[in-house]
Amino acid sequence: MAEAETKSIDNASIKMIDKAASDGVNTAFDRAETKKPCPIGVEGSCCKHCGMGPCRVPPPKGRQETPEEKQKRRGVCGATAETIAARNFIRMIAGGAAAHSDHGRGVAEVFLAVAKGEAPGYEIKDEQKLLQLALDWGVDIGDRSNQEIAINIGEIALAEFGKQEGQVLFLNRAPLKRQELWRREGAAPRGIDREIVEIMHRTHIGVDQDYRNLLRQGVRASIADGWGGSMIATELQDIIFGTPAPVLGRINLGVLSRDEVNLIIHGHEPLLSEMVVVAAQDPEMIALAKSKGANGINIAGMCCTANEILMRHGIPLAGNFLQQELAIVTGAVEAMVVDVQCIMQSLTAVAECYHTKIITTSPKAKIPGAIHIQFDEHNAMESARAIVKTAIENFPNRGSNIDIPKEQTDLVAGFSHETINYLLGGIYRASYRPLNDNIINGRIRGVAGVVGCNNARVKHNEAHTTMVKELIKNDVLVLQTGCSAIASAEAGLMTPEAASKYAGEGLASVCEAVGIPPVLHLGSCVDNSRILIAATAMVKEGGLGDDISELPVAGAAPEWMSEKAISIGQYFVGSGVFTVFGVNWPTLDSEEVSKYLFEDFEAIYGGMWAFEPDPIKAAHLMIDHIDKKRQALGIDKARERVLFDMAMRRELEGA
Ligand code: SF4
Ligand code: MSK
Repeated sequence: MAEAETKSIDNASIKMIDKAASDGVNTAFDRAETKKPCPIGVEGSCCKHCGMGPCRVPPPKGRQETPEEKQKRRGVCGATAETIAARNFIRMIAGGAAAHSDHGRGVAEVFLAVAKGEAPGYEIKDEQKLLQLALDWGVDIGDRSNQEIAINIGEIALAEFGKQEGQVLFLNRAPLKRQELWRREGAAPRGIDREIVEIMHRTHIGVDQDYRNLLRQGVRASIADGWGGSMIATELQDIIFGTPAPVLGRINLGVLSRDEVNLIIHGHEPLLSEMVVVAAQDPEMIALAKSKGANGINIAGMCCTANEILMRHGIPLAGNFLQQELAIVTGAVEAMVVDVQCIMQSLTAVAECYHTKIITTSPKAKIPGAIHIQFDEHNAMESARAIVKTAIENFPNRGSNIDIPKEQTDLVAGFSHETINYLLGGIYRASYRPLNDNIINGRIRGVAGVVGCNNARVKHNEAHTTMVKELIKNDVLVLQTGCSAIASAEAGLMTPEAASKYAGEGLASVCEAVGIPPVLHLGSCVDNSRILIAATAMVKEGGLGDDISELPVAGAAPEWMSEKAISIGQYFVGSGVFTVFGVNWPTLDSEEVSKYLFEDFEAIYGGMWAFEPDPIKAAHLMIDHIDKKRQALGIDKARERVLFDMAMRRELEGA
């Protein structure tokens, strides 16, 4: 069994890893010990794209390969290690882009049903955002009703997925220079599904055999994700569920309640979870819970669904990816309802050791051993009530083997692009001007997007929190999403007080003047599109160059594991952002492919990948890149002159 302290930096998780061991429950932490990664597959040199393989083509380790050996190092079909590494890499992008974009498609379908009045319980909550989107997409507003406008928008959004020609509409939100670059490089996606399908075609045996050409298609599909599927998901969710605004929340396993029915909502899509939140507040449901001996109903989130309902409702968040099994190990969870993505199949096996019911809801994602209550947007409240009822009725089955860790931390979440704009500039002059000015004058050195998963191959949450602390100590403002945001929140980095405790003097002075944490929670995995919009807003505000690649910004996913993270990283890079990943890197066995991604990409896209598993070293790669960009902009000297005298503090406070 896992030695708990070596597996996580989080005390609540350490306690539950120990409890799992004494309860005889097998978790991902144990399986990571017994199931070591395949050394050939992990570095990208195994191909199983046809029935003549799998073919393994790793280079010799510990000595220089001769040209003759390299010439012969091929699959049965003749594919080189470069082709195999590039094919594997872009198939990961296809998987990630498909997951985000199918989420976006699901949202678009519900959005259209809402607009047509066919989805009772949902409504248009952010009219301003609806009208803004209508303007962006050239939808006639005139004196048409919101419903008519929304029907047009829903139809256009759905058509984006199957579009065959032209380019994805949201590309026109990017800086003009970036749009031109994408067109010039053949990296402007035509339609979202088309680019994903084309990856599957090109990576079939005997099609595209040039790693550079394969990787270009990878960039195109990833941009279809970030500036297409993910952005559609975020925008339409904001319109029907409300655009997030700062909200106080609580986080970690300690949010589970000893005397209430605990229902955990886990997965990615907020379509059902929004309804579950409403159903759990129904007096009839609360009365039913009381009749079963509970004091009420406690809803808590897990992974990205958690981020969605935290951002909009302040619903407590129980944990991130590697805490999903541990929540059940508390013995206090009546039901865990899941939809799609990042849901461990082992949940049902863990649940068998306690009383927890696992409820699947998507026809796309069923798990043997789970109860299936299918979500139907035309009757969403009925599904939500059935789920809440299942949890309540399970409360009397709770055993005596219960241990809820006391750990829970406060955080402020809800930093949408609109909120950042408003917080920085104020109601009457909402703008990114103060952010740009504070970057130019050097109080803020730059901005980093730190995102992505947990990975059972490395200590839970350690790389996220170490990297983020190092960045803010060096005056880099950090924007976060996904499980990375959850890690920082659990470590107490998402409160305004964290600025004086952890941030450098320049960043702290700005955060204290504005009243924001030094680490901002922007939402779930699809909400990485908010980071693209924020970066574009910085360019458009002026003074920091003409393109995202000129900004003093960087990206990272220090504990990545999912294909979605690779797609996100690739669209950061393809949008001009230097991006560093930790844990392992899936093309290391091909020197050429790795060099192309780590070095040559910069000359093409202005952004490039890096791999560095040490989070402090990775943070300094990001800081060095930020300083390089400051120098190119001619603002490096300003930072050297920053002295925080009283006059500057007064000026900041009056800003
Ligand atoms: Fe081997 Fe080529 Fe088939 Fe891949 S496609 S498994 S390299 S023969
Ligand atoms: S949930 S994709 S583990 S961030 Fe979005 Fe977390 Fe990564 Fe899943």
